[in-house]
Amino acid sequence: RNYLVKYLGIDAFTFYDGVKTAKNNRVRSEASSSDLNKVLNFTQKHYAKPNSQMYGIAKGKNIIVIHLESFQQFLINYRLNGKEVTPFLNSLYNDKSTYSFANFFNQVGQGKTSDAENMLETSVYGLPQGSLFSALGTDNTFQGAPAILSQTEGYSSAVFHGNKGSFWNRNSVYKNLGYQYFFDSSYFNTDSNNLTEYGLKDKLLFHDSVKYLERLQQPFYAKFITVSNHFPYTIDKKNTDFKAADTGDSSVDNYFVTAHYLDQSIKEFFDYLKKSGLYNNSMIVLYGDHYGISNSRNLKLASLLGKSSSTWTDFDNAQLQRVPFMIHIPGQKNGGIQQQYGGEIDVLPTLLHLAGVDTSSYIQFGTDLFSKQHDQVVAFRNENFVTPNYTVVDGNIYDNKTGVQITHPSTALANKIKSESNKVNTELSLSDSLNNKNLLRFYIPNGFTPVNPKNYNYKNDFGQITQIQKQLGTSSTSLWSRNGNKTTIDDYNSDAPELNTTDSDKENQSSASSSINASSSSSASSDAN
Ligand code: GP9
Ligand code: MN
Repeated sequence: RNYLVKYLGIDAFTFYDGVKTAKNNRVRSEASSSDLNKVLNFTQKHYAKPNSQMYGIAKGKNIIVIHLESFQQFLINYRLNGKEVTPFLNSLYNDKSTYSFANFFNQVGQGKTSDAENMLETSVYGLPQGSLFSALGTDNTFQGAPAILSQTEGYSSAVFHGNKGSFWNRNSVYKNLGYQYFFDSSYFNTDSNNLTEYGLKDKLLFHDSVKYLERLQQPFYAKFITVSNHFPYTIDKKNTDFKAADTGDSSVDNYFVTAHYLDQSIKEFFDYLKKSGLYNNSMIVLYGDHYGISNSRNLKLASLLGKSSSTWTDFDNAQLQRVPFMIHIPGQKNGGIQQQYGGEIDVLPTLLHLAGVDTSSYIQFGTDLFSKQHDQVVAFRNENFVTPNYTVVDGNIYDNKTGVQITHPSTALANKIKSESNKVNTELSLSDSLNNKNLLRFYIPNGFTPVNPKNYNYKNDFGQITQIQKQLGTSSTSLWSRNGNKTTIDDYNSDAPELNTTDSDKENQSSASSSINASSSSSASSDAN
């Protein structure tokens, strides 16, 4: 809501909110079991069986999800002035232990980051307007990744994000998703020196999270939401020596610089994972949430992609909605670049199957990317869509191979596109009905216990995780316990200058009591969003 107020202004927001509430109440009270049956019929018919070669290959491993803010696929393996922009992510992308997806698309609407998070963790679409997290996230019933993994495989769960917990209404929604812990900006040192416009700098987010991460019971499901690579892509001089592009549009030019910084921060984190030993016991998932360069700015970007702004089309805009999706499983040797088409909606069933969790009784709109029955029609929130051969924008069909519009399709092609388009529309409208009518409150998947948000309180996460450690004693599985009840922070090497400038209180920060103090006293991040 804060976010909408910022963008719409308070008057427009009050109106919008009032209309929404009235509409929600009416729609909800009219919800019936036949609405739910329509959704169930679709998702059950659409269900894709796991691939037996892949099912359970990451069973019992920690799952670390890294949200690459505004990161588009074209950055992968891209060279600017002969220099790799993201050398570390490129090395991961090309690694045989990584299942890297070359044709994976973001599917967000106006809810941007929050829509991506929602799709990834529930396999249900966002709303056609606004953010699902903000509009319905407090009241709706969710059957999300943290709850499923906790109930089926005993995972603990946490989110690390260096912005206020209220941004995108996360502090309510995460409880409904079953997240046990949410380390928002109140848990970090948010000296202004440590912040960019959208919160804690990425190198600091990863470094400063370790004192919490190492205390989580394993296996854990942990999500890191980065922010440094966020529009308008500003970065302190002391944080980079990477040379910007020179298209004349400063946000396009600096996009490469902040992406480079994000890449370095992930390398530092991976180095820590390896040194501390977490690495071998984890599956690390990385994804880009949505575009960083908007359609109107793509005209400036065109020349850097070897294209011309004068021949740029809707087809090019749609193709640029690719974002990275990489699943890195140390020890696997059969990874490599996957060509199947898919999107954010497909992540949850894919990951659950890798973790050895049966998804057949859940309501999920996506399908496992590794399944032989995986559906390769990728729906955008505005009903446009992409398939392996065609791209459809506002009813116009483009040939993916040539980028040329097919103005006179054969009857067979026209029929094929029509039926795909019907499927896209049906799927989106069923998802809307599920969300608007809060239908999941009427449905309990086999073996699932509905989440009670009251079970979670994010005020004293550090106290809670240390308490659990204490109670478990020698059976605690946290890294800290396994490390002889000692911190692993010394395994972390970062070149972030802020860590040296704040050295005086660095010692305090890594000790338990002062981080609690910092968390309860700090509202210092008020300028973060
Ligand atoms: C803020 C961050 C940004 O917490 O996740 O969200 P976005 O503006 O990208 O939707
Ligand atoms: Mn985002």
